[in-house]
Amino acid sequence: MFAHLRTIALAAFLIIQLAPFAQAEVSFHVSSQAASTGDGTEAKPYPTLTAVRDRIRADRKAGRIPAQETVVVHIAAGDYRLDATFELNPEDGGTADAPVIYRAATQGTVRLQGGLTLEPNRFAPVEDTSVRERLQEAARDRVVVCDLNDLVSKPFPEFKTSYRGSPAGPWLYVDHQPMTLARWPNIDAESDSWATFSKAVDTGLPNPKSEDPAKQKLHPGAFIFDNPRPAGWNLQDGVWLLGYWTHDWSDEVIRIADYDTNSKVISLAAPHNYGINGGTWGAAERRFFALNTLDELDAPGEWYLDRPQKRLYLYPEAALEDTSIVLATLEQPLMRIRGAKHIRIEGITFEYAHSDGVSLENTEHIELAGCVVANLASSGIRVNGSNNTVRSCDVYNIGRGGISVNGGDRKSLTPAKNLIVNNHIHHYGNFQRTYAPGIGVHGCGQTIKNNLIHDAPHNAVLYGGNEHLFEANEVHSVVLETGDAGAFYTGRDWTSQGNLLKRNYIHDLGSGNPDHVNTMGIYLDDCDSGDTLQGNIFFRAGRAIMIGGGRNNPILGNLVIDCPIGLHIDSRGMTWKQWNNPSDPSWMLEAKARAFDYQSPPWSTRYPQLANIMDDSPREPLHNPIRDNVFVNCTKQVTSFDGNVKKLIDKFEISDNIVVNTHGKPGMPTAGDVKGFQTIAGTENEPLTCEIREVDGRDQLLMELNLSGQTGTTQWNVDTLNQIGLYQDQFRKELP
Ligand SMILES: [Ca+2]
Ligand SMILES: [Ca+2]
Repeated sequence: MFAHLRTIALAAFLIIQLAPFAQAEVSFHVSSQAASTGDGTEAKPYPTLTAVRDRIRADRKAGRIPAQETVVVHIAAGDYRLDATFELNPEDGGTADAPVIYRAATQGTVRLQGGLTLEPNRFAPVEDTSVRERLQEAARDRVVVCDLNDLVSKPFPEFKTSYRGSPAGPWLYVDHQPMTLARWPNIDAESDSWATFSKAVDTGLPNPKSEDPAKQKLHPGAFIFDNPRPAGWNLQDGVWLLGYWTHDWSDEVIRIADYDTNSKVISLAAPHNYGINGGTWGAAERRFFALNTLDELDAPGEWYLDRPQKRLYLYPEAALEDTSIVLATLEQPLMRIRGAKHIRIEGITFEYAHSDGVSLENTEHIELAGCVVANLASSGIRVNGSNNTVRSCDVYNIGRGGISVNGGDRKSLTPAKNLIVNNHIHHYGNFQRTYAPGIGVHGCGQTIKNNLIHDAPHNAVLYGGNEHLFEANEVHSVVLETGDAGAFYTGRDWTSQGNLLKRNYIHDLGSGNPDHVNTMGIYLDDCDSGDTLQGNIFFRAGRAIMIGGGRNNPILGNLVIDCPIGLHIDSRGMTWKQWNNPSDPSWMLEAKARAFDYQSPPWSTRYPQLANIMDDSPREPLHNPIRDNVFVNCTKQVTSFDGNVKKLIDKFEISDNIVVNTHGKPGMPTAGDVKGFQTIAGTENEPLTCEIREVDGRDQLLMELNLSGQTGTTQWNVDTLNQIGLYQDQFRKELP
């Protein structure tokens, strides 16, 4: 009746005698080249994952798969085109002893794809004169067009007037790389890939004195742009601008409503929450680039979709023959597991959705291992549940965040025990440039270890919640185009307590300006409290550690090398009127704590200083012990403490910190008269050794400081950095 293979995966009769439960497994086979008449055997595989999932469901219902047997689905190499999410539900799960495993026959050769493959020969030169006239002259004979009318029956969605996050789909990928929607300035423009302006004629912020009722509330702004370029844009078809309109941590795409060639005023079609050049920290100029217009399709790698006509235009980077061209049309996640337990997904590549890659919702003991999750418009992997693991996966070319993890119960402080380990996450935040982190962490009790995160406009790790462990992660080349932002970031919450950031290696942040102090290594913003920073290494990481007014943040044994500023602590809780002010609900620090019943167990016993906070000068940045840290060659300031912090210094526990001036350079900053710091210096001829240097392609920490009695320096050695970041395992056989 049924033809599944049964294998006894044990080597010897003796072992079978000893094992109370034989580790039997049931196997099924899937191949994208198979006929629809398959039966799941190796000889006659099923053509789709859905077919094999339904077969397993049916066999289980009929009692044909014994409950104690592991089920393994062997997936042959090939492209598996999905028209809808591949869904696994509670009945598709297994048990701890008998999981269900979906396994690529060979890691990396099984591709679940949501896109429409376009054959290169569908692309032809542009002959339509009205289109040719809109193209820049040099591009006219380079751009090719593909008519999608016989491939796509439904209308394409229109771009919204304004949006944050993913634009309206679809998106184009050539040879597994996302193409650039036609834009100006070009992404590789020699001068700058951003256009700038400094003069808003109307910020769009509410003006209570205005006679126009529309202007009394938030409304679309307008600004003067001293460049004739917009005169060439077809505003009827639409031109959108992605801008950091006021803050360098808030991007939004807004359509142009109108352009006046005489006054050079660009009027926007929708308001921006913070206004247009509404006033920000430190910068007079604001940035934007124009996108989604045929008029600016003039560089290799750019594309444009004429949505009403269903014609796709591409300026190829190279000859198209033999390239993979995919239009990602699927507006659903590629895979969703809901409410299931004990499933393993091994070695599968998920790509091309105008949505998320993989979504785990309310799951337990699900493991994704050795998977590639790439080329997606929204998030890579979302995890919500407990005891789930994302191991040794590669996540890249992502429109929003890489991996997000949630679960556990904060009120009872029950940990979720989700584990995010040994993942390589890079080139994310492509569409949503801010608050779309490499790893976003919420809930209670997540573990984030040995990940490598790089190349993104904003945060590497964005977190809130309780009892998380961030250990041995390597982060570099993030916060590339934003400011007032951190590689690790959390903010404005007393209740996010019990988090430990330990032995992370944070280096080479920002856009290459070594003096950049508006970029932080670890940023505990707006009175955020309750986190321990221990043994982290910061190298060329801007303002390495920033405590923005918060409490109970021990700073222990960190090593800061070649950063402009070592440690910043300010007293904003004492001076900002928003602090605990009901007129600003995003603050309301005490109310947030009350929601967790913070003066009763388990909170009051786990976080006793929080329980007592309202009787303990709550506005002061207290209980931040600073011990055993080493600051090497800070160029601007070792400690950046404001006046109130200095006045409160006797209340602070500061001890055994060392400032190192390796070459005895004159004029290098020291900690001045701040207690608990000792300065040591070498000389030009006999420098002290404390540096990070690349040896055989790997960063190595070279440190020879003779510091008897100073505990801070004993925990690092030449092997330290080798233990941080990615490691080899059965799924990650080579390191990048
Ligand atoms: Ca362009
Ligand atoms: Ca916190």
